[in-house]
Amino acid sequence: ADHRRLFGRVELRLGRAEEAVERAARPTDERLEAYRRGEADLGLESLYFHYGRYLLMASSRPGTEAAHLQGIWNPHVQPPWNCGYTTNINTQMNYWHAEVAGLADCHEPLFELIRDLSVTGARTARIHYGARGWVAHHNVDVWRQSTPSDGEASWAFWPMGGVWLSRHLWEHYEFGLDEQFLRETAYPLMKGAAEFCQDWLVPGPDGQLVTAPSTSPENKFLTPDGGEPCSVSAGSTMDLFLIRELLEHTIQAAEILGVDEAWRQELSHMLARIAEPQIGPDGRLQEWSEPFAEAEPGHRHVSHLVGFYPGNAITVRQTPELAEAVRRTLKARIQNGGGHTGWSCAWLINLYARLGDGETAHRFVNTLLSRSTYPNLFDDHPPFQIDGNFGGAAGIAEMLLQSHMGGIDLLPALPAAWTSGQVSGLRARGGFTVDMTWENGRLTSARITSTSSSHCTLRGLQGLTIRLPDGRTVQEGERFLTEPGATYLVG
Ligand code: FUC
Repeated sequence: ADHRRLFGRVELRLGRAEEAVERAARPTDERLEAYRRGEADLGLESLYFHYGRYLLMASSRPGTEAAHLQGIWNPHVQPPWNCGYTTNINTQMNYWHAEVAGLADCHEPLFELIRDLSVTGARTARIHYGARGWVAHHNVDVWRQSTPSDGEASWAFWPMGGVWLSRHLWEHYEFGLDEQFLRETAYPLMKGAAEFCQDWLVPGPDGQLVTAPSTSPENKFLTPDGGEPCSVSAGSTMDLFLIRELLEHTIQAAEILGVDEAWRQELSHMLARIAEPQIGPDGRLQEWSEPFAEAEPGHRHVSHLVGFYPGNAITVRQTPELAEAVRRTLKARIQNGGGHTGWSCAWLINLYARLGDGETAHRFVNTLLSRSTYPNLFDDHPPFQIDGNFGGAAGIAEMLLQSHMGGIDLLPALPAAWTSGQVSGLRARGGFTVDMTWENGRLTSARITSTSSSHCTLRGLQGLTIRLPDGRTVQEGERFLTEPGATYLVG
């Protein structure tokens, strides 16, 4: 009953029902082998999504530790990367599907971890940086290590862990609109992370605010003079995106809560001075503040694309030029071997879904399953690392539903292979739950259920219209007010 309460919230069927039933009769490892040999199996792809939900339900519940690198399935005494929380992509990816895939309660352990880090991280901010607020670096553990780990600057020096983790607090609010959570949990933690940023940002040569020293997690460029691999510069693009978003979200939260008016103004003035991410001479989004030559053009992290997914500073609709730079960046990374770890491939699914490129997103679903998945469907980094399962589930959801561009986009990246299907229970920002059916690649029906009195704008209706409870119809892109508990039918 406990399991079904969570698992039953979302249904997903890709392809025809009878085919899914017939395939489900075969052992999973044999299905995976056949899939690897090129046999289509839409049921296996939807099973992978369900598995990603199942694994989070089993490894991250209110009162438990957050899901670490192996979820809870670490078989080693000395596990890879210490079975820790690596906060420069892995821990965040573990929770990318929590809100959209109806498991917001499974997000709770991450909020507890963030709350603990705001304590240990306040000491680190003070001792290491003489800064207010709290800070965390890229390796966190059950004792809430918040200091830099040992080793090279390229991974050890990364004071953005708390900034990126704080994004999850805001996402939880955006999906569920729980103002008490915002007031009591999210805002105080976001405020502390923002205060650290206020003290960490410094004026660069042109007076714009940057972070210094700064790295783009684990990646290196070649020094302009000697062509030496180097990781430390000023104002990496990821830093700028993460800090901008945190300050924007913190300002919005303070406005909603009606607090800290003067401090809000301070943040706004600071925000206006933060350096902007650059498009390089080759049309790609620069990973660093300068168009440095890359030491590893196919690096597994695509940290500078964090503003495109999971962030929304760049979107195909609102900033098409930057979105084109994202597309070019991805093309070059992949051509040079990028996406080669499980989690790195999963990130690509989400990024291509955001580009509206369902075919390429589906290609990487296929790659994740056929190249980076063990017979028991655990993700293969290598070795086993669970974030690919979670990032892959998030990517499949992102191909079906998006809500990061100020409205709800239905089937924004539906691949030709997913000709027909049905999904129910996915969630959209603004407190909405979305059910959809589609046939021959076209939406055939949708039900949008509102849990609050928020406005809704729907896109991707493919000529269908929305019927309001009072009988009026609303068109694609037209904003309408919703009532808590009301359902809006598209047909
Ligand atoms: C980061 C990644 C590695 C691995 C580790 C747990 O360092 O770059 O690929 O996933 O975290």
